[in-house]
Amino acid sequence: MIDVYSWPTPNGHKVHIMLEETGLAYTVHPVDIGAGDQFTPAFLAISPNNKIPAVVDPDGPRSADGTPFSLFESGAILQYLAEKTGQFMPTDPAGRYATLQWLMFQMGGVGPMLGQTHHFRVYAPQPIEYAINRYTNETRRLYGVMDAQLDKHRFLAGDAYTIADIATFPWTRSWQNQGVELDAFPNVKRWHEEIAARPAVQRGVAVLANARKPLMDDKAKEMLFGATQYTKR
Ligand SMILES: N[C@@H](CCC(=O)N[C@@H](CS)C(=O)NCC(=O)O)C(=O)O
Repeated sequence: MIDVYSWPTPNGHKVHIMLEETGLAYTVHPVDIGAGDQFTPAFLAISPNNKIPAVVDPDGPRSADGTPFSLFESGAILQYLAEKTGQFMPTDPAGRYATLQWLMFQMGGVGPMLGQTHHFRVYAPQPIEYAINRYTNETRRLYGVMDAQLDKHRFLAGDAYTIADIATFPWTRSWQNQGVELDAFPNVKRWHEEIAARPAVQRGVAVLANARKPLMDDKAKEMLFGATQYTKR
């Protein structure tokens, strides 16, 4: 049984969707990032970057000292679960590297940039025009890159649904808050609708959905964007 430490955000949903798609047994432990649960010593022991998601797999590889296997960083978790189950990662070298390439594109580009877009459009205490324009333009550019790829292929890494799609889909769910018009990216829209219709995806995005609160209250803002975030640990 895999233990998942998570919250219903795009990075959390990636892992929830992957677990539902693979059929692995798992238990979810909510880490309320608006309440500061990510700073507890127990969570930091498995996720020293104070971010969800993290997993512990008692059946995973053991280190020499016998510590149970844990992982943070959603891209590494998706790769681990793909390799553990032999699912959603092609086994031929070209397909495998295409998948890793688009997974890294999500981890290094789509996630961080769309996260900043959301921050400056929704959470920033005052509107900063330069930041809103910079991140919204970059977000639209990234949607354009995906649209061109999806014009040629059914899925991001080719004709098969992979962890690259699982990583990217949750970020495109909140296109309205990113200043994006999905109709302007018809291939992304077609891809998004196909993935959203998958039963496992629908179960994955429902995980912890009732626990989610808007991260707009003063305590949540302090935890995520204030001094607590920058305290040396
Ligand atoms: N690169 C990390 C990013 C994880 C991340 O940003 N998680 C956010 C929620 S989506 C978080 O836990 N934030 C809490 C905090 O920053 O204190 C991953 O993909 O796992």
